[in-house]
Parts: sequence; structure tokens; C-alpha cells
Amino acid sequence: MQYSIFNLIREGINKHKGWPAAFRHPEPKERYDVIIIGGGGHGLATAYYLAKEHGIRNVAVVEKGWLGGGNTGRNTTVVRSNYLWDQSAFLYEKSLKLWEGLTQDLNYNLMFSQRGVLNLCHNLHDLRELHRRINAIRLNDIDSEYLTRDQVKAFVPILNMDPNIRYPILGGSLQRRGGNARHDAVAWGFARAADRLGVDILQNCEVMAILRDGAKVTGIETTRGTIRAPKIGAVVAGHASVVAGMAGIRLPIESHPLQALVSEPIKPILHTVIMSGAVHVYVSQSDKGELVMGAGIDTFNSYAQRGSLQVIEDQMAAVVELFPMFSRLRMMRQWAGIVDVCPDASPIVSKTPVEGFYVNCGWGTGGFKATPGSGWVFAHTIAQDRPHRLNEAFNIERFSTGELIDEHGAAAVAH
Ligand code: FAD
Ligand code: PYC
Repeated sequence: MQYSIFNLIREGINKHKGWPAAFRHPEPKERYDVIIIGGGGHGLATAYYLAKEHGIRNVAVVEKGWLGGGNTGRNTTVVRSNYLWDQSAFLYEKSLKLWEGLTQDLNYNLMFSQRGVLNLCHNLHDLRELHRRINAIRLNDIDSEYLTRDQVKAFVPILNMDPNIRYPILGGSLQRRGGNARHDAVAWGFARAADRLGVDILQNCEVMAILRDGAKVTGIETTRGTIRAPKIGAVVAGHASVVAGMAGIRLPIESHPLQALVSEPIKPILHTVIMSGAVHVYVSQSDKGELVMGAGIDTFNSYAQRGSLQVIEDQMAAVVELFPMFSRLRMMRQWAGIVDVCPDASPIVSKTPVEGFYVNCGWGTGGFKATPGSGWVFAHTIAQDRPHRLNEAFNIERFSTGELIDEHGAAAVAH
């Protein structure tokens, strides 16, 4: 449904009682063709593309809490595709291309803003590594450009360009097509579009067990009853090991808290995303005016969605080093999400040894940008029972064959 200014005025006068729900709240059916566990962006995107691209509409998305209440609603919304290795570059670039048409495709304003992502370098090693990456990225026909120190200064005049500081800025790599999007809108937009294609979205429905008949899955046991399906996809960032364990699969994943924080809102001052691996912080400004910041994971393993003070103290020191003028800003909120990290800092989007059980996990600190691409390839993998060529390399076997895709560098500051 399209909304006009008249609807808005009418709803304002009528105390907002007339808006239709964006999606249905159905009771679970006994049986579906596919069950997707996890109602974050990746799970909802998978269901949407199953219905849209593969005509599989008898699908349930099963979410233990509310849509987007996991990392989809907790991340700092950086979108980019500047990855080093071909396999990752192609997958993240597919995702970025989908982002570029997603607001229109879903008919939902995702506030996708290609404001650029600028990675700073502060020493000779950084500089050499930056050039290597820019060359690798451009060889894959993905945009990436080098900015000299003077060009960085012209692009973001509020950065501290003093050559005598601890980590002087020597230059940067800029992906102009990178940027930010509104994270909740991504969940809501995919949910509404999937619902319209017939997908059942089941919230407050926690998966407690995965049912098997020998080597095959047959369904799930949930807090809303037993639901049967011959194909089950698990897309549960932060709890991938827990849910895979229910199917008898052990994943090579560690779960860590990743924190972020926002300042009080201020007038527009920062028009791009700044990341610095050496000083160790990243920052952008939201449409509300808040500065959104973060850095690396807390080093301990945890399922508690909070982190330690020392990590945010370090982030604050780093941001003030890059932007001395932010020193008087007050911080408003801090939170954490649980990120599942693979040993090579790349995801697993794969079939498993259990027939009909598929996993999509291990996106670590960087899966928001991958949301549409991840859903697109995972839908293909489930529908065809074989990976798409874009996710072939991200199989679960690579941890025994040794064909790892080491993207620790691309995870950069957030790692
Ligand atoms: P989620 O949104 O977490 O969805 C998984 C869902 O599964 C959850 O809603 C959960 O409730 C549900 N679930 C779990 N267990 C069960 C169960 N037993 N039964 C039913 N449901 C279950 N990435 C970027 O690309 N850019 C960024 O700037 C960025 N910043 C980040 C900042 C922070 C602080 C954090 C924490 C992460 C950040 N990320 C970023 C990573 C990104 O948020 C994630 O990779 C991505 O959102 C994962 O999406 P998802 O849909 O897989 O997971
Ligand atoms: O992957 O670009 C990223 C990112 C930024 C902040 C957290 N992850």
C-alpha cells in the first residue's frame, strides 16, 4: 500500500489507530516446505528470495523474540564490499548491488545512503597494505580509490591532520559506493515483502530441538509446538553453535560480545564513514544526528549482550584522537550484540552432513552489509540443495580441507 501525506495527516488527527499491520501474525501450520530459524535480516531475506526467486512460498520464519531484535537491530549499519579475496569480493559485491535496488524492490525506504567508507592509514605498513587491497579490489572491478593526506583533509576537514600526533594520518582508501542503511527497516522491509508472498512469520517462537529421522531433518520442537519440514535453514547469528548443536553439528565458531555506542544528537558534521584500524575506532553520523561508534570485539566468549567498560574507554580515547572536537560530546547509549566468528573471519553458508539442514552463520562483526546477498545465495542453496557459485567456497568443509578465506584484514577495525 502506498501512503500519502493525507494518510499521515488523517492518522495524526485520529491518534494513529488506522495503520494496517505490515505483516500477519499467523498461527504455526503443522508443516512447511522450508523452515528458516532466525528472524533477523538474513533469515527474512532468505525467506523473501525463496518465495520470489524460487517460487517456494510455503515457508515459515521462526523467531524466538521479535524481528530484528538480534544483531540486525544492534549493528552500526556500515555497508561496503571492499574485501581482499575474490570469493568474498564477489559475494559482498553481489550484496552491495542488491542494496542499490533494494528500497525499490521491497517498496520500503531503507534509507540506504552511499556516503562512502574511508579507511585511514597511519604508518608505512598500513600504507602498503592499503595499496595492496585497493589493487586487489579494483582487479575485481569494485570501486576503491586512494586518497592522499591532502585529499583526506579536503574530504573530511574535521579530522586531526597534525603530523606530530601518535598515529598521524598518511592517507586513506575510499569506497564511494559504501555507506549506511537503516537497520530495523531492513528487517521490516524484508518481512513485509516475504509476508505478501505467503511466508508465515512466527515471532515469540523459540526453537528448542531439531527433529531427525536418522540422517535427515524432519522438523523442529518450539515453544509454540512441533512444526514439520523436510528442509531447515539456521540463520541465528550469536547462537549458531547452539542451534547447529541441536542437529548434531559442531561448528568451528566462537561467540563474542561486540559493543557500539551513540552520542547525543548534533547538527550534521560528518558526511561519511571513517574507520581506523590502527587507532582502532570507526564512526559515522546517523540521520538523527547521533555519532555512531564502535571498535573491536570483547576478547572473552559470552552470550550476554553487554561488554566491558575498558573496550568503550579505548574507543572514546581513539575517537578523540582522530576528532579532538568530539571531546565535549556526551555519550547517550551503549549496547552489545553477540557475534559468531569463524577462524578465518569468513562466513559459512552451506549444506551440512545432515540431509535437509543448512547453516548460514559466522558473519562475525560484518554481516549487516551482506544481508541481501546472504539471503539470496542461501535461498538458492536451500531451493536447489546445492550452493550457488557465489557461496560455494563458504562451505563447512573448508575447515578440514584447509581452503580458508582469511578476511581478518577486511573485518578491519571491528575485528
Ligand atoms: P540476527 O539479526 O542476530 O538474527 C538472528 C535471530 O535468530 C535473532 O533475532 C535471534 O533472536 C534468533 N534466534 C536465535 N536463537 C534462536 C532460536 N533458538 N529459535 C528461534 N530464533 C532464534 N555488520 C556490518 O556489516 N556492518 C556494521 O556496521 C556492523 N556493525 C555491528 C555492530 C555491532 C555492535 C554488532 C553486534 C554487529 C555488527 N555487525 C555489522 C554485524 C551484523 O550485525 C551481523 O552480522 C548481522 O546483523 C547478522 O544478521 P542475522 O540476520 O544473521 O542475525
Ligand atoms: O563490517 O564494516 C563492517 C563493520 C563496521 C562496524 C562493524 N562492522
